[in-house]
Amino acid sequence: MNFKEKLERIVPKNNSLLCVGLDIDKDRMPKHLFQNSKTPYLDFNKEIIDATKDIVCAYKLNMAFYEVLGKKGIDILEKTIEYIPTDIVVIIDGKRNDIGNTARKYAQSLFETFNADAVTINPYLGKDGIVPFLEYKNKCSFILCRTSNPSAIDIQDVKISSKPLYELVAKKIREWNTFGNCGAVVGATYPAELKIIREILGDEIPMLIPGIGAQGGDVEKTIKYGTNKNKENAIINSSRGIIYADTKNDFSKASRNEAIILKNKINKYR
Ligand code: OMP
Repeated sequence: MNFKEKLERIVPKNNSLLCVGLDIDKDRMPKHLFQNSKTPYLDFNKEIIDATKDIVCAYKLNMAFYEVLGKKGIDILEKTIEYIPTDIVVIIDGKRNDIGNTARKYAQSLFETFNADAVTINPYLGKDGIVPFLEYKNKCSFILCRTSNPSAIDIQDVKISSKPLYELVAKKIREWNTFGNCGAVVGATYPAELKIIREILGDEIPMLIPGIGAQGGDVEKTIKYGTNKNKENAIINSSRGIIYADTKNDFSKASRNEAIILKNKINKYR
């Protein structure tokens, strides 16, 4: 099933735009897992998935949290992806890109080796770095447009012909969307920019919107400005705010509760 069909089925099935970010971090994870299990990271992810799979539309795995563990991390990434129910969207967040020849290998790695439905990529190298990802027509490539961090302004607000760079990137995303498989990453922490970018993108291009929860993004404005006219086509990510809701034995119960609260809050504004 292609990315678009998968998203269009899972959103009504789970009545959810919520994406849970599986950003595994030993410093934040329950200590008992490391005392009692030989596979603490995988056990953690499996418990979180079991506790939230009826509440989410997607899971996002940020490569940094897996790569830092070396070859063991790659194994955990693969096994976690295998464990995610096939009707839920899998996003691998690596913010990759390079010259075309290398980008082709990144695209093959993320979409074929690791079987992602969607990825995050960087637009800085321009079209020939983007095209190898877009050749995977049944997948989705979320292109960084306006990131959620405070220093996003350093480069993304620089004016090009009197318009901020993120507007130019949004226009490029529209232009590059000839196969209908581009998306945009826009941080929930910048609602005014989110509104402008949704206006440029139109209704068809999906947005991946991180920055809710630990980074303090506003849910109401995110839904108002980030969704399309049907109040859909936005995937709202929270990682730490959900998966580290508690560190006790029943941590996954706390994650489930947080996920339900956030899902309901999102739906209240749809
Ligand atoms: P929390 O702040 O813990 O919810 O995590 C946010 C996740 O989204 C992390 O994996 C970030 O790397 C990622 N992210 C952002 O926080 N801001 C962005 O602008 C883009 C991303 C992303 O591409 O997912």
